[in-house]
Amino acid sequence: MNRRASKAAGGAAQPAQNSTTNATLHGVVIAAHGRHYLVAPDDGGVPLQCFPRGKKSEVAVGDRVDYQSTSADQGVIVAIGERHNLLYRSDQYKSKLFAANLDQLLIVLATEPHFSEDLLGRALVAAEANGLKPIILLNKIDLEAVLPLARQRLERYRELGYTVLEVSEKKQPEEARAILMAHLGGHQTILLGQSGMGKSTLVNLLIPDAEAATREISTALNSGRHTTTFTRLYKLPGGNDAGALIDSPGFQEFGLYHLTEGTLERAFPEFRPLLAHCRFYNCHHLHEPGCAVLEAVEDGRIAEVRHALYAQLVHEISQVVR
Ligand SMILES: Nc1nc2c(ncn2[C@@H]2O[C@H](COP(=O)(O)OP(=O)(O)OP(=O)(O)O)[C@@H](O)[C@H]2O)c(=O)[nH]1
Ligand SMILES: [Mg+2]
Ligand SMILES: [Zn+2]
Repeated sequence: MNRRASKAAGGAAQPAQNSTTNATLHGVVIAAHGRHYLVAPDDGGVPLQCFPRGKKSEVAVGDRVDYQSTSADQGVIVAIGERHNLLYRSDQYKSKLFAANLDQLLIVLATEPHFSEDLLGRALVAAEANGLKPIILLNKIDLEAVLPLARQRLERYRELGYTVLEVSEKKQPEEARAILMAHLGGHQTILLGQSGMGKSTLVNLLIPDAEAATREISTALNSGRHTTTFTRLYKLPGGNDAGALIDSPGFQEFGLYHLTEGTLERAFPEFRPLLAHCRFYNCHHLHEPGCAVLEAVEDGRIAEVRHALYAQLVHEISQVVR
């Protein structure tokens, strides 16, 4: 607007202040708290607290945005870039958007405390259904007494074709960093894990100054609440293409409630080759005669716990208040 106005007036006299306040900048949303968003500029500069333009616009951590600064410490988001995908944290009643543009899910498990196989199964389904590549990480392999059991519990998932990495973040940090960077470098990865598995240790291992960055976010968003309650994005070192880690504290389940039965059956890789062989084209794989999935459960090609999880999820999506 000012540019056109100054051009009409002959060009050269545009006040310097307008050129700084109205320049459109590009960045990525690295934290969100209510309608406050922290945007990290692509040029590596200091993150700026921004508000979306318009009352209802929703922005997610990981969104690429165009923004303009409105004062020294505030800005406005003027456009959201095209999203590759969008994740929701959902329960029976509502789903809330929380992260965008991800491509991998890192499921952090440990030899100790005992991890929940139910949560692991749900995380894998959610990843499959949302088009994310799941990676299973077994941490704390230095705890030798409990390692064999943890490995044995993960064998099923290796057989299904999932990537299972093993590290000791604490006792062999250099090896752990190398293994993790080989899989996380260049990707947008969201972390998921029960308490005590080693998510924070992992972030601190891979992100220089993660703790300082967290304090900065807390100050910038000025929430007065403990920072571990909001989703945040950490850029991996090495520039804008190095990838990022997204940590969403307390995040254990997502996107399962708005799935359809059709999406659900295909989220079990061991079901997929059988789906065309059920007697009924609309088979639910629960009680139907001539069901190829049930036959495979019967003769042990499909594990009972996996089918039980499927049946449980079919039940849960049927309970959703739409
Ligand atoms: N023995 C052993 N302990 C580890 C290892 N990695 C992390 N720990 C310890 O496990 C405990 C939990 O690690 P955190 O990184 O805080 O776990 P978290 O997943 O962030 O847990 P929440 O923040 O509660 O969700 C800490 O006491 C760590 O020091 C490891 O490789 N070996
Ligand atoms: Mg933690
Ligand atoms: Zn069937």
